[in-house]
Order: sequence, then C-alpha cells, then structure tokens
Amino acid sequence: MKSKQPKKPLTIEQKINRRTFISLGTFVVLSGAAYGGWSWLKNSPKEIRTATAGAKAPLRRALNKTELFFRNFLSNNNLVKTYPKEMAAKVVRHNSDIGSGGTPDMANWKLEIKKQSGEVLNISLDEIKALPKTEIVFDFKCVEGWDQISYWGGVKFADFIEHFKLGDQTQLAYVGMATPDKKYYVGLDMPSAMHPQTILAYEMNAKPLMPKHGEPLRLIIPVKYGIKNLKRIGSITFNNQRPPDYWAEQGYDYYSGL
Ligand SMILES: Nc1nc2c(c(=O)[nH]1)N[C@H]1C(S)=C(S)[C@@H](COP(=O)(O)O)O[C@H]1N2
Ligand SMILES: [Mo]
Repeated sequence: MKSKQPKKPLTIEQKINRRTFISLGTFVVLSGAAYGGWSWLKNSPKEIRTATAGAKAPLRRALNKTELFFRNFLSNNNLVKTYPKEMAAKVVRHNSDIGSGGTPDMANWKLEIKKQSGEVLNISLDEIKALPKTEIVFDFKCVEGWDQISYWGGVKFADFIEHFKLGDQTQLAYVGMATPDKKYYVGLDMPSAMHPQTILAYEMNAKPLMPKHGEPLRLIIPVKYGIKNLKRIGSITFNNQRPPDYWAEQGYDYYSGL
C-alpha cells in the first residue's frame, strides 16, 4: 500500500516571506489605485467660480448628490420645530454685518424685484407691511457653532410672491438676494425659498428690526443656516442658474441646509 505523503508544513521563514509578498503586492495595487484616483481628481475640471469656491467638479457632484438627498428628504414641506414666544431670547445675538452695517438709507430704500425677463418692480416697506403677517419662533443656527431661539415677524415669501404675481418666476430653480450695496448676497434653491416658514422679516421680538439685525427687511429662512439669512435685502432676482453666493464662494456648502 502506498500512503500519501503528508504535505510538508511551511517553515517560519517561508511563512514570513509569503506574507511579505502578499502585503507588498496589496500595497502596490492600492497605491496605484490611490494615485490613479488622485490624478483623475487633480486633472478634472473646476466648477464655475460664482457658485462655489472653485471646487473640483467631481467633488462638487458628490456634494450635489448629498444636497439632492436632503432636499427630497427634508425640504418637502417638512416644518422646522417652533417654540412658544416666551422661549425666545430677549437679547438677540448679533453676527457679521457685511453689506448691512450702520443704518439703512430709508429715504431711498425700496425692494427691487428683478424678473428673469429683466422687468423690475420697486416695492415699498409699507406695501410689504400691508400683507398678512406671519410670525415664527425657531432655533436660529450659525455655522460658527452657536444657536439661539429667536422670534421674527414679516410676510411669508410665498405670500409675497402670490401678491405681486410672481408665480411664473417660481418655475425657475433659484432665487438670489443681495444687500442694497451688493456686498453680501445669497443664492437659494426655489423649494427652500417657497417653504412655508421662509419669511421676509421686518420685525424681531414684535418690534421693527434694528439696523444690526437687518433693518428694514431681512430674510428668515429656518431650513438653512444663519449665513443664508440675509440682512437688509435690497434686491431679489430669479434664475435657473445658481446665483452668486457670498459664503459658497469662500467654500461653504451652497445649499447650507439643516
Ligand atoms: N447682510 C448680511 N447679512 C447677514 C450676514 C452678514 O454679514 N451680512 N451674516 C449672516 C450670518 S453668518 C448670520 S449667523 C446671521 C446673523 O444674524 P444676526 O446678526 O441678526 O444674529 O446673519 C446672516 N446675514
Ligand atoms: Mo453665521
């Protein structure tokens, strides 16, 4: 009878050599893949400067996918949590004042609405105050890491649109808003602008807005971070392209949703 020769076990040295070979091979393959990925990203085109800080297009596409997910998931008329008025801060925090420093030139202030056709409407504060008033108490969040429950009053953006017969403009994808001097500006996706809690506010804590909080009119958009809540609105535009956005140009997320 012939018995099978048992396989000779590998010596320690052979085992080590084998493992070294496998690790080295894996390292080489993964390094190659990493280098390939990196050079693909490096050689890919940059995005247009106005909407972003010139991020590489594939990275921006990934962010846009995330944005789309959250848009569908959160923005479809889901309401941001609100609080009783008594919970609102009496002393309201104040942040940066780009384009909204000092006091506004009220003698000349009119809200300028620029339709996509180029047609312009100039609307006075009295006309805005004559519309039905909406109030909101919500947790205002700044990307710098603070938040505060605050209380605002004004006209719902959707009501404003309806009153001034701007419904056709809401077929476009974006709204742009800027201070009278155009130094601070934000771009908003239409669903967030038309969200039922988005208001053009002229009051804080039931009193006219103070200059440092955006007198005479500011945006309150609770579905977004503070950076999008533009103080002292001078003009509003409608467009299918992303309007320029001050902080997106510095690299912040264009959507800046919560
Ligand atoms: N015109 C203008 N609006 C602005 C800003 C600004 O610098 N200029 N800063 C934004 C930021 S980052 C925040 S957190 C809020 C702060 O609003 P508040 O000063 O009323 O608290 O305003 C936003 N709107
Ligand atoms: Mo902020």
